[in-house]
Amino acid sequence: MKKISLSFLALAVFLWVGQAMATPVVDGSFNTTEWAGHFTNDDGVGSGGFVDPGYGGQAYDVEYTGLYTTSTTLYFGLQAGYNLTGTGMTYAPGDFALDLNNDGNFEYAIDFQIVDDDVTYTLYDVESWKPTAIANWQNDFFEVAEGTQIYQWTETGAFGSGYMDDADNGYSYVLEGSLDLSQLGPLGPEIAMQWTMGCGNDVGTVTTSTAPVPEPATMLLFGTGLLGMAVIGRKRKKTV
Ligand SMILES: [Ca+2]
Ligand SMILES: [Ca+2]
Ligand SMILES: [Ca+2]
Ligand SMILES: [Ca+2]
Repeated sequence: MKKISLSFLALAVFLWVGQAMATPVVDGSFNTTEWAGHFTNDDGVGSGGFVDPGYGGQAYDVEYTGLYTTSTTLYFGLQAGYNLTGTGMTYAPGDFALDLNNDGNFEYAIDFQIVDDDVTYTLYDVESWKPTAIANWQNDFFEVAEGTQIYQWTETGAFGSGYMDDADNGYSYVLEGSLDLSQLGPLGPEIAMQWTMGCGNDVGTVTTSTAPVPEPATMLLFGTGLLGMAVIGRKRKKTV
């Protein structure tokens, strides 16, 4: 029994440390396991092609938005039925809108250029936003109108497309990215992200807590300490 409980503890510590270290993988595939606890599921097309707030069907469905921070990095992700390359679409794809303290004021925009599977992201400190085009579905945070470009980086394999995890069995497109937090201003306890396209047919929003995550090394040390205590406890019991 004691052996079993000790190995169970070891396994628990291992899984716990493993989970603390897991971060989304920027590979153009939005896996709900890698984003677990840090994504919004907005996948679904209603009758007449309603995707909320507008109509457009799978081709305009925003499916998943993901947002996750470690102590050094912000991860963001998007899966949509909308063709994120913009090819053949009447309305252009929007920028990722970032709200560093989830107060409804989006301070940063991340624009993207897709070449094959690679994505070049450009970060803007935003002065003003351009809204979406259609009055009925107007959204104030479509893309940067005025702002300062502060950082640009390229991620290999960050774009993907195909028949992915999708409630409507449609074709989907994915963007994933990671941004060094040193490029941004200070984060509040909760941050938010929004994404939409030029017409505003559908909108994806996601929030995530930025509560400081203990360093993996600290967790490992703490876990090892727990194990050590359990071993000592076992030895003591034996000698009594
Ligand atoms: Ca991924
Ligand atoms: Ca949707
Ligand atoms: Ca804000
Ligand atoms: Ca869908």
